[in-house]
Amino acid sequence: MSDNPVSLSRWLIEQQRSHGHIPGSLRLLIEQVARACKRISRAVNRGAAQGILGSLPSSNVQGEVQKQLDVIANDVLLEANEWGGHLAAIASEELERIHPIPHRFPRGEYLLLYDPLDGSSNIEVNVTIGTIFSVLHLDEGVEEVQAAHFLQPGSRQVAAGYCTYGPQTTLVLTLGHGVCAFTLDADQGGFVLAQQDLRIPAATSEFAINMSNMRHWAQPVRRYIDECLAGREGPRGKDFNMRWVGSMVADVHRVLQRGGVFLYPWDRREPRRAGRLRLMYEANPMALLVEQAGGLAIAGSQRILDIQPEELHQRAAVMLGSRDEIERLRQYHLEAEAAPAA
Ligand code: AHM
Ligand code: MG
Repeated sequence: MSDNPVSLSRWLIEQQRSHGHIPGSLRLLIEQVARACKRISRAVNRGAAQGILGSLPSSNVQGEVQKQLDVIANDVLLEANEWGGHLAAIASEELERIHPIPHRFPRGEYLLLYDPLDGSSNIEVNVTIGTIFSVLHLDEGVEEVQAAHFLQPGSRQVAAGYCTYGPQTTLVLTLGHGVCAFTLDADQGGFVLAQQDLRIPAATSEFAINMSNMRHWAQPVRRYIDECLAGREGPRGKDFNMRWVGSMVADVHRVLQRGGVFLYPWDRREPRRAGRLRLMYEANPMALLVEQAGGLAIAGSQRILDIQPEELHQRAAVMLGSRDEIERLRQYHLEAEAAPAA
């Protein structure tokens, strides 16, 4: 790290000045989100010491067990973002309904969505977890914000990012003009620029998928993974390696750093559900980051960013990462769709 690192604030101001990429209110919103992530990072670090590990008797809107840190992270993000004057409403994976900005605060033009603590099953085992966020613009002329105003395709996100709480606390951000990474530097007391213009290599030989679900997958995913597993002797003619952290933030971070693919596909266990992950809080922001870094993100034959959401908490199949591999997977889905039904 240089002696004179570029802080997140300075980087954002320079983006605003030199490229006119971001309006002032969006810049301040991102700073607010980063400040909340810093507080969550501290809570995660002190977890056991503060006695805030473990589950709560409650479950969230998804019917999943809530961890104490899920609730703390959600409250920190809500509290940090509602008074700033940049937002019209907030939606969280942990909240059933949207949270319009209370009338006592000024109302802004943006909508913020987040998964406050992704990978929460990894909290107790001290493995990397994180916050994922997405920013949309509220359509002009809206008096009262409703959930329907959030239902915009991912291609309309004006910003997206995540923060990993692991050996380092890293904020990865896109404003739609490439992807940058910032590290939380205790000496500086804030995030400093660590990597500019992240690029995902087009070719890879590494995949991430929960293999225990193999028997439930659809044929195109099964075909892709079978071919990877066949290695050098198989149709791909090379050996593949597998990694699976079990926190999407950590698995996608690895893909952004060194390539690879991350797959959480549709499976037969709940055929009416598109997948395990949520479109608005997980799939869309990660898809924007990956595509801004030169990769691809699909739900099958369709690009994730093109999906028209129908409800706030809807699920999506997620397949993202190195372009050549995801293009191949998309091809396998197209071929399966074109094949006559058995
Ligand atoms: P969460 O947001 O409730 O933590 O759930 C999402 C997580 C992802 O981070 C991860 O990829 C996936 O769930 C793992 O789920 P499973 O262990 O069921 O395969
Ligand atoms: Mg999650």
